Amino acid sequence: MKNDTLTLAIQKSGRLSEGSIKLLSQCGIRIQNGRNHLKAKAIGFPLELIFLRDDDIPQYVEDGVAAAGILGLNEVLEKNKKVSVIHSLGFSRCRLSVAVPKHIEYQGRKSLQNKRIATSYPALLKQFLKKHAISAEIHHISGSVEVTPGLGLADAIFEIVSSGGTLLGNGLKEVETVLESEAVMIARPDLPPAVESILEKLLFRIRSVQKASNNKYILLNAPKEKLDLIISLLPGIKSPTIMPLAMKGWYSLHSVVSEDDFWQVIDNLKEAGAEGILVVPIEKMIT
Ligand code: PRT
Ligand code: ZN
Repeated sequence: MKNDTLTLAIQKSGRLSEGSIKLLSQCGIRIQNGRNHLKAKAIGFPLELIFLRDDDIPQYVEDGVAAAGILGLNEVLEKNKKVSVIHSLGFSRCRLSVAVPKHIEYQGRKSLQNKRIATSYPALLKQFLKKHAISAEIHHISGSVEVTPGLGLADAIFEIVSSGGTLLGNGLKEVETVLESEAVMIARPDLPPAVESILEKLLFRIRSVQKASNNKYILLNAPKEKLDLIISLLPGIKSPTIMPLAMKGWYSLHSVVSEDDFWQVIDNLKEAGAEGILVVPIEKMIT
């Protein structure tokens, strides 16, 4: 492992690739040569990318070929290598669930007793069955798990669900959600200090990008007599910026509102007498 560069493993092609590259680009990191190569150097940041199948990333990170990696939490837990999950990245969200044919009357986990369950996540399924003292047959299949009940090869499946469309299309219904997953950053636990510090810089940029996308910048006008009430409704980072307008007795207020309670705050502001409300996206948020 080089000391002056962070080697980051990301998925070569698949559901995580675009999100990983987009996140790096939002962090101001561009890639020199394309994904057709095994490796690529970043421009303007001491980073080297290795493009791999997501299944291989935990092993490469454990072995130190890469210092860190981006992949789904589901895959990290399935592979169970000596790596640490250091940050949740908020994309490629999905869940790992148990599903059964929709005509089955599911009566809780006991319905899985002595059944055949097909999965591409045998280790996580084994853990789930053990935790709930269920004895069942695990069929390890690497793809198209959803077709197995229809073919009579399994009674239930344990698989990734996102929109639920694939389950529906195969006459299945989701009966247990076992794990909520999203893309995460993993790293070797014992990185050399120089590499650790590059990783920290990258995480700082990632957090700034995430904070920005969870917040909106809001500008509004208010008459002097409504200022106190309106200020009390604006959460802001510290306190809102207040500037007098050319029109006497009127002020412009600027603040930051979280995406979560955004509409509620807007409704309250309108009711309190705010006018000319403008909402703009924030590109980066350094706090
Ligand atoms: O080639 P490589 O091994 O690198 O890729 P892969 O084929 O193993 O993985 P890929 O690219 O399919 O998925 C990578 C990761 O994306 C997974 O490990 C999850 O963390 C995440 N992810 C998010 C998903 C989905 N959404 C998803 N919908 N992974 C798989 N699916 C599949 C799922 O297996 C099922 O067949 O999509 C189907 C269900 O989707 P819905 O929308 O119909 O419910
Ligand atoms: Zn894979």
